[in-house]
Amino acid sequence: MTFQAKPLRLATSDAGFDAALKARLHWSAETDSQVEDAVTKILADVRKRGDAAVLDYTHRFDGLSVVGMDQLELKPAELKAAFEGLPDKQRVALQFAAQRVRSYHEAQKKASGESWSYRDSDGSLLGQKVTPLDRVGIYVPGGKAAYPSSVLMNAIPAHVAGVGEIIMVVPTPRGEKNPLVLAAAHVAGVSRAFTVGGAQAVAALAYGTETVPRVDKITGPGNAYVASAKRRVFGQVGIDMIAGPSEILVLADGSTPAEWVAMDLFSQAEHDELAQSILLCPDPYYIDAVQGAIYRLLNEMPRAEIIAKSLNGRGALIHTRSMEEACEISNRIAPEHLEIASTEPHRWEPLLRHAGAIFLGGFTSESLGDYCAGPNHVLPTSTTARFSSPLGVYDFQKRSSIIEVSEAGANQLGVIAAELAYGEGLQAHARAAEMRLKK
Ligand code: HSO
Ligand code: ZN
Repeated sequence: MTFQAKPLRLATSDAGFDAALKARLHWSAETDSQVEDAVTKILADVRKRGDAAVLDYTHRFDGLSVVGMDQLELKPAELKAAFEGLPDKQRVALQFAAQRVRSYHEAQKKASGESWSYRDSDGSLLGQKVTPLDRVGIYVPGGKAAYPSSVLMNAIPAHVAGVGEIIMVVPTPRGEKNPLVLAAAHVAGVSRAFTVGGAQAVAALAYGTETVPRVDKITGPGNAYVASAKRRVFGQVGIDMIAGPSEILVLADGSTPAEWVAMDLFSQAEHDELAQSILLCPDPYYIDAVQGAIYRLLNEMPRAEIIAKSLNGRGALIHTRSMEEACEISNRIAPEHLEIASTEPHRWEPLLRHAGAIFLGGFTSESLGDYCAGPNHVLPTSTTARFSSPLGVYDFQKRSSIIEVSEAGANQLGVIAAELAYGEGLQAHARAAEMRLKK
């Protein structure tokens, strides 16, 4: 079977460009009421019956029949054995990637994740204390998208932040374990791991059961059931984000080989039929060259069918009037991944404001970022890069304000606070401040 992919061709000079772009970008996480109903039931049941409910659902959905939760726990020795059993090259690659991801997140912690304080002229101390979360849960999908790299990207920042306990959950339908996922858990510093998935795993982490400890925050991607469960337990626990399909936007000046760019567009398209790959370029002949490369390369790909569906359904090749205009449109799209395939990436980068991750220059393929460049690959999708950031050390930390007012400080601030408190009609606030004024 052969496939053809022809992403929608647009030009910013077209009369209907804005509407056509808007239609292409549209994506919504439609919430299926059947999913919602099932999740409501599962959450309530796990909350009430704990381990027994988790065992029932794991039997029903994953075909695993065991008598006790302890049989669903992956012990540290098993994770370690999985790591040691990997082929040499895989083991080295996993360790190398983990080390780079760790170094990046250590730098991130140093730059913005440390406590700070200062003394004002009254001698009062003001500051912010940063503390790691006590315990977090990491959801790892086990179905068609089982990504060991995502284990690293979730667990390493948690570990670097200093989280006390990292609990991983991963479904293993019919008991099939992915050795690379178990090995990644070992390398990344996961404390405990359970072979449970779906809404029942999210419920176990959020509420706790006899065996699964209750966590403070749940991160990691999952299917519609997992996404719905995460949304519902939010408030009881923290969550990272609800991720949509992968996206890549390539901003090209025509200097990078067209095959490279075509393959970069494929690399996100192969994740999902709903993934989105977009090229923005002021040179129409280069766009033709990329389309030519897409025709030539597509049928070499084992995932050609998914790639073709993604490119035909959601892809776009957009001719812009200039690189400046391409940057402006990229900001409107706010993509998850943004490649600047140009000989002058530093000229364009200052113009780019909204993107999960920005890859500069022809040698920086997005795929390097997915595995081993160092930055996190869990990124905001579906235009949420307008207001949110990559998963990071800061997602596993929280801040407390620190306030120590000196006697002189209380004398000055007390007058101000009392004045405002009387204005709000709050006598006790005012008097608490006034009692500390110098007699
Ligand atoms: N590109 C994905 C992450 C990933 N890629 C994992 C390969 N493995 C996030 O959008
Ligand atoms: Zn990827």
